[in-house]
Parts: sequence; C-alpha cells; structure tokens
Amino acid sequence: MHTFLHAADIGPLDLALSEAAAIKQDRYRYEALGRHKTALLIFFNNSLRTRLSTQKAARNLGLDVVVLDVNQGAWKLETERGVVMDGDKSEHLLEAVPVMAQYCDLIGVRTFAGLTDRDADYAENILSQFIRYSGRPVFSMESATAHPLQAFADLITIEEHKRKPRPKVVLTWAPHPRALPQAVPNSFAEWMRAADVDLVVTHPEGYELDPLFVGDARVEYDQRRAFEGADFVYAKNWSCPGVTNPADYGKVLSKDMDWTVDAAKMALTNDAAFMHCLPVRRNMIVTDDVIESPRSLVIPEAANREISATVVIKRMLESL
Ligand code: AN0
Ligand code: CP
Repeated sequence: MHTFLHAADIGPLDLALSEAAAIKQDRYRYEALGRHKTALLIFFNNSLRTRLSTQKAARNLGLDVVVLDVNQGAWKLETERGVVMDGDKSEHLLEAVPVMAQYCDLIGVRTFAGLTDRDADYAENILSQFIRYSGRPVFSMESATAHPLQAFADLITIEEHKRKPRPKVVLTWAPHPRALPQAVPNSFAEWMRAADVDLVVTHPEGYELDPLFVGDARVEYDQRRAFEGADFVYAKNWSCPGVTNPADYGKVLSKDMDWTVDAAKMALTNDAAFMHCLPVRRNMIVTDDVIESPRSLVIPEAANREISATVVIKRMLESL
C-alpha cells in the first residue's frame, strides 16, 4: 500500500478487520518490520489522539519516529505554485517535501481543509504534493477531505460491539460553534458503505455530503426518525460541503441545538451505542449523560486508533 486515503486503499475490509483483531491480541508481533526505518509524522494542525496513537503504532512496528509540527519551529510553508513569495512564507512545499523525504521511509500528514476553496480541498492539494514529490508511502492522518485512520478505528469498534450481523448505523450531524471540516463524516460514510452495515445519514438540509463519499446512502432529514431502531449513533459536526450550493462551502449554516444528541433521542434507538471521534464539545454535540453512559464507546474508539494505525503502517512497510 503506497497511499492511504480511501477505504479502497486497504483492500478487502474483512481481511483488514481480521488483521486488526490479531494485532490487538499481540500488538508487537511485527516489531521486526520497522527496524532501522523511520516514520515522519507531519502536523499542519492540532491533534491529541492521532499524534499519540500513530507514534505508538509506529513504535509497535519497531520504527523510529520523527514528529514535525510545521507551525511550531519549522519555516512557514507556501503550498501554492506560482506565488511570488514576498510574504511571511520562507519555504515552498515543493522543496520541503523532497527534503523531508530524505530523512524517512514513510510519511503521515495531518492537514485540515481550508474551507474556503472547495476545489483545492477536494483535490487534496497539500496531501497530493506529498504523494507526488516525496517518493515515499504517504498516509492521511486527517487531510482535507478524509480521516481514514479514524474511520478504520470506528469500523473496528463497531465490529467489536455489534449485537447483530448487520447493525443499523446512524451518522448524525450535531451543532458546533465553529466551522469544521467534512473529513470525519466523509470517511465514516465511505467506510460504512464498504462494510456490511445499514447506514442512515441525518442532517439539516444544506449539509449534504459529497457523493464521492456518501454515495447513495439513505439520508433522513428528521433526526428522531433516523434514530428509530439504531444500533449505533455516530455524532459529528461538519460545515457545509457545498454540494447543493457551492457558495455556502465551509459555512456554518445552522447551530440548531435541537440536533444535540440527548437521552430522549437515544431512547428512540435499539439501545444504541454512542460514538464520536473526539475531541467533542459537551452539551453542544452530546449531553453529559449520554457521553458518560455505559453505552458510550468514545474511549474504545480512541483506543482502536492505535490498532488501525498499526495495520496501516504495517501494510506500508510491507510494500517498501
Ligand atoms: C477536527 C475535525 O472536525 O475535523 C478534528 C477531528 C478529529 N475537529 C476539530 O477541529 C474540533
Ligand atoms: N480523533 C482525532 O483524530 O483526534 P485528534 O484530532 O486529537 O488527533
């Protein structure tokens, strides 16, 4: 595997899931694979879980790890070609990427959507420069349009906790004060479509996700109706994807607190488990009692980030 951005990159999901289960039993079983090799993890944006779990995963595989926070201590990077660099950016990605590649064997990149230029974001402008100019395997640690390590961890978590072969999984939009990327819901929808689940997506009108990720998944604009019979409720905020109205791309169209996940709505479900990728704003996205309930899976999901990253990095090491 040379790039990791979409669900299809990892091949058959049943094989990936059984590999994840085996690695969870013995996470050091492949520790000889990464000997004398180096993973470079590059962060253009903040992170708690990805930063820690991906380092842990790389070490499980015997890799040395270098972490670079681009905005703290590195030169400010220009990412657009053709710009006259007379501003505050000292170096271009077109030099920085091949330079960084000299010191490592594989690269993870976190780079959020800018949320102003839909075409640049959906072309994965920054990640694709790493793919094109590094000559190394590159994996997304949440990039402009996708967060595949999170979606894979979420799928592992659903697999571990499902009570029926084909559970009903509801992806619900919930309110947030700031504009957030669509990467998490995009990948979650994409991975759930590839898996054997009954996916229903619910959000206010105008928040339709990009068909590249959501395909023809069922959309239900009435959140309470969507929750009926759900086995898993996956909450997330996202800004307007600009599918129905491109001019609204990246905007906050609603902060409607009637979309907050609370106990009354969870009571409509089939005793559903509650999921969120974290970080989460309590009492905006979800009430305290729901996230603290025994049916909340937010910590097991975070734990499975180490497992999904171990499987992905292992596959990349095998392809070197
Ligand atoms: C980010 C997002 O919504 O994409 C990261 C989530 C893993 N969340 C925030 O910026 C709060
Ligand atoms: N879920 C997730 O990716 O969290 P971080 O942004 O803290 O890495």
